[in-house]
Amino acid sequence: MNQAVLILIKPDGLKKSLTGNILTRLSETKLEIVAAKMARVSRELATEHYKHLTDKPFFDDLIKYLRGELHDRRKVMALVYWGEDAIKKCRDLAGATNPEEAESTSIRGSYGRITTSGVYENVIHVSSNADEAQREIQLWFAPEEIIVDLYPVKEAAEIKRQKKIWA
Ligand code: DAT
Ligand code: MG
Repeated sequence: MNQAVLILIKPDGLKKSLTGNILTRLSETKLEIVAAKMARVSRELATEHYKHLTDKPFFDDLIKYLRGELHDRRKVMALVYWGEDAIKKCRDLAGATNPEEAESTSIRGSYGRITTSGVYENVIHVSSNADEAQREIQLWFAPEEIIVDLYPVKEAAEIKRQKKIWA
């Protein structure tokens, strides 16, 4: 079954210059990249992304981590991969949530760490199921940023606003 999955290369992955390595590992899946961008992560976006973890003791650190406050890299790389069994293939390559428990050849096993203050710096986010993937992709991307039609859309009038164009 064809599926879409949201991948984030987190600020530690960017700071450690792992973008190329991670994309190379993900290319083993033969999945198609249908969206990609660098994104600044507002507090609202980070909180909404991790809303299932709001009551965890590590939540505040997790938000700081995703926003790049721990790595002086205020951005993430966001991608949507699409194809057969995309979620399982990407989660298998990513490895376990806890980088110390992740298989050593997985992305998190190779590059992740737990900090002394207990933050799981696991370099990559991968959606955990199809419902979460849809929620997350719709949170991070607008329909026109994705080159295939993944989910239903509707027409909406754009309120006239100032925008930057090339000078
Ligand atoms: P995953 O990212 O594998 O889907 P998750 O959704 O359960 O895992 O958790 C989201 C992130 O929260 C995870 O990538 C790292 C952090 N996290 C999860 N459990 C943690 C814990 N026990 N201590 C510290 N950070 C944790
Ligand atoms: Mg998750």
